Amino acid sequence: MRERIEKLTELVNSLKCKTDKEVEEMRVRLLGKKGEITLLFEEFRSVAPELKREFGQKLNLLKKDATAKIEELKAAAASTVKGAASAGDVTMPGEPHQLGSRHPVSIAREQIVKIFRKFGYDVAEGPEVEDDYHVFEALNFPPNHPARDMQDTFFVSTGHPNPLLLRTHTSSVQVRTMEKSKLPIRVICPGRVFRNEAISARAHCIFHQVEGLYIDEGVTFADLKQAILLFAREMFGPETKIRMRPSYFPFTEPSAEVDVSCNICHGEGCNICKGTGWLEIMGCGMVDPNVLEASGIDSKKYSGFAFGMGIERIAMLKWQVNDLRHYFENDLRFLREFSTCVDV
Ligand code: 2U9
Repeated sequence: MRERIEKLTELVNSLKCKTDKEVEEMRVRLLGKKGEITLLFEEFRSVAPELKREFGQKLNLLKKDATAKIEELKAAAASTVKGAASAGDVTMPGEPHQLGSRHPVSIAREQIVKIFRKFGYDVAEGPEVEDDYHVFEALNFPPNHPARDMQDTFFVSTGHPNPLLLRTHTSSVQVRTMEKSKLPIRVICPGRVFRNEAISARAHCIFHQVEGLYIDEGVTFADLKQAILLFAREMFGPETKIRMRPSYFPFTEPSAEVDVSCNICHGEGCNICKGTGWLEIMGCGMVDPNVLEASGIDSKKYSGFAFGMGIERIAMLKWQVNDLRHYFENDLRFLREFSTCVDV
């Protein structure tokens, strides 16, 4: 009996089974009703009393090891089967990745930047989390202006004189440019801005702007008008006309809204321009002397113009996008409509 126990112990220690079926067969062979270990237990009854202690211990240990080994092999075989099933047929061709395409807001931004680079403008970027000074104070916003209210601006920190906030326009980048650059300055600032607005077809709490600033000796409103006319012709076609309507911004004086002639109906009147023949594209004006002085520029010697436009709106007008929310949905069918618009 000693010999048979030893042989079976060796067998149990070196057991290897790949499939569920093999494990079950081995279980029956060792531990089944007529299994080799089960039979040894039957024979144990007739073992001489002086050997009972030794054989009893060895047999119990063998049964315990065999049971544990069978359980272990059963679990291993089950996980191999599960793994193979979840991998599916690995010889099948893969699912192709859906390729996206350039986003219309990116295309419009690149076109705007390209046009102003051609006019000699540098491009500047700055932080999206800004301080109150660079977004409002340096830009001549009065202390009680509604933009300084929680209703309109996302504040990151409050309770001190220069709180942090998400910039509501990229004008803060121009302020930083004025603080550190030599004159003359000719710069455009594209970037993301944040306003506390309810999301709808015409408004979103996140959008993109390009703002521009030109400061030198003797810059006039006529220069502003010419720069915007040239931009509009490059962006919307050589026949495009512009008109300016008086407006108000804290940072420019005088200020104006700019319209371009509708490139759908060419002034006849259509749904897009609501029958007026004109589409509003941007705001602009002569930089307020207070703004120049706040950044250490002598307003008696220097003057400048500035303008700002929403990129989503420019793209909407150029490609007749009728709902701002399309821009944020990443629907490939929408994105692919712009795959042919990639260059000016
Ligand atoms: C400095 C001085 C002046 C930037 C300007 C506008 C007019 C303007 C709006 C257009 C649509 C913002 O995206 S929008 O809601 N912008 O109308 N922005 S002038 O004026 C500046 C900027 C910086 C130092």
